[in-house]
Amino acid sequence: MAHRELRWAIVLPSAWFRALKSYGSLPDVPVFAIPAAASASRNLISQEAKEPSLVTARDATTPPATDLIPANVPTPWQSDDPSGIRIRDVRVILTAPDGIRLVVVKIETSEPGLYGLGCATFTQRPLVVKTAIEEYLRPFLIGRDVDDIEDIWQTSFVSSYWRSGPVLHNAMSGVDMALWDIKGKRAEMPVYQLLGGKVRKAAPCYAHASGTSFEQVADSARQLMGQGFRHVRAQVAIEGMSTYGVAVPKDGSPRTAYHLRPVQEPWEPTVYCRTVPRLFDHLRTELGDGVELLHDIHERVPPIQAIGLAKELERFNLFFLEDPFSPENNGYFPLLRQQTAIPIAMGELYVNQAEYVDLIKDRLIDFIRVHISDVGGLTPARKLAAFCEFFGVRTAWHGPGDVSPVGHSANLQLDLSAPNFGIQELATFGERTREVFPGCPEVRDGMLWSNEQPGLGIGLDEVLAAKYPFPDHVLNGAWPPVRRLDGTVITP
Ligand code: GCO
Ligand code: MG
Repeated sequence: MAHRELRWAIVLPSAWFRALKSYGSLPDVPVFAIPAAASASRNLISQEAKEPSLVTARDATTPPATDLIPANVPTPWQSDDPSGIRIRDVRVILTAPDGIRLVVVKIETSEPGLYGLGCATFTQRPLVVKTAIEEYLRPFLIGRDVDDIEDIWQTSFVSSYWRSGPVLHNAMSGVDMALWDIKGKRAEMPVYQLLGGKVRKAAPCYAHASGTSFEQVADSARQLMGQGFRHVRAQVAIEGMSTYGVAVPKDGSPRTAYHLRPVQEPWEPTVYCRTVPRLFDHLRTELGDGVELLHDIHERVPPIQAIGLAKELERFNLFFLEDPFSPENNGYFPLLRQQTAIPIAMGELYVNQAEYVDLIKDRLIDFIRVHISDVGGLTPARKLAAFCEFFGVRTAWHGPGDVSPVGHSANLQLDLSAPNFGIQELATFGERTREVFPGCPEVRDGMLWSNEQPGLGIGLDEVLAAKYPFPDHVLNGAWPPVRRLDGTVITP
């Protein structure tokens, strides 16, 4: 039918047009679809008055591509549901109750008294994380429905276009964990219930033994075993060198974390590589076989030396050997695997999936050491755990002192619910930290237990937190470089 012959026709807003079409109820007369704005005031106009492109009911079988969008599906992320609980504020709390710079996010909601806490601790760059949250995520998220955890994660991830990295991921983690906390509180369940429920009652942990001599390390290990730990990580100071993982400065100077001391001693990998096998020989002789031993190389040696060390340590039956390479040297893993069956733990420095996916799918590591806030929170971490499960890789979430109790609780939720749990690293919470964060997970018999409270189960006394500002430090908490004797900077 030529449209010139027409006097009248039905003109519908395009949404009505799609709806009628999908119910098969378009009349056999000419029908026009016009944009909603243009049709707001009237839906019947004369053909002479306006000539939109003509579509008959029969033509509607070949709609323009935009008509393929389903009509009338409510979008969960739009704020049109009056019953939804909204994000009212996103706040950042900085505190250092036991000297370690912690960053925690508090999401306040439209429901009085309902809030969530998340860990955003990037202890070397905490102030940058604070800015990322306050200046970028806060305005982006106020008004969003607290239920939309996945969509909030996905939209936050791409809102910077250039994505990923420890700053942006820690900022996102603070928000993400806080939203899981809120969801758990609303459901009146601990978060592990939302992840599928418990597959174990508590999470076995490894604790840190260290010292300036083999004897001291053995004593420190014995002490931990006496407290019920069946897994012990052992690190020994190398004379005259800035060694990773030795808690007490051997010169008796005040207890500043070794890596924050402005003047670092040098570091030579060969001395270390010769010392460590002797340490484990000593420990096996002293402690016997009834304890699982672990060690962290902390990416401190050239890759080929790490392979040599791994081979030498194989005979001491370690539970795992951690971070033999820096993430930049992931390409060495196939070579390491061909040389030794020592179990390998890797990944606390990973911030992007590209860094861990290949190692898992190619079965080049045995434990994933991911620092949950550095990959963006519980949302990506639970997917990572599930991905590892399919490849026989176990979890060993990073749990050092520079994870807040809120972050440790997030670790625990996954420990309790993941079938492929391996072990949990434990940094004991200092007394002041326990006061600032009421509800810290309990440590008993070498295991971490949930307090069974809804959500992540951790509180935050903000008044007390404010009494522990970040300590003064020449680099604001950044790590001074460690160098070889010839001046070469090493990975930390
Ligand atoms: C570990 C780690 C930590 C990191 C620290 C960096 O295995 O526990 O290596 O001790 O060095 O978290 O800030
Ligand atoms: Mg480590």
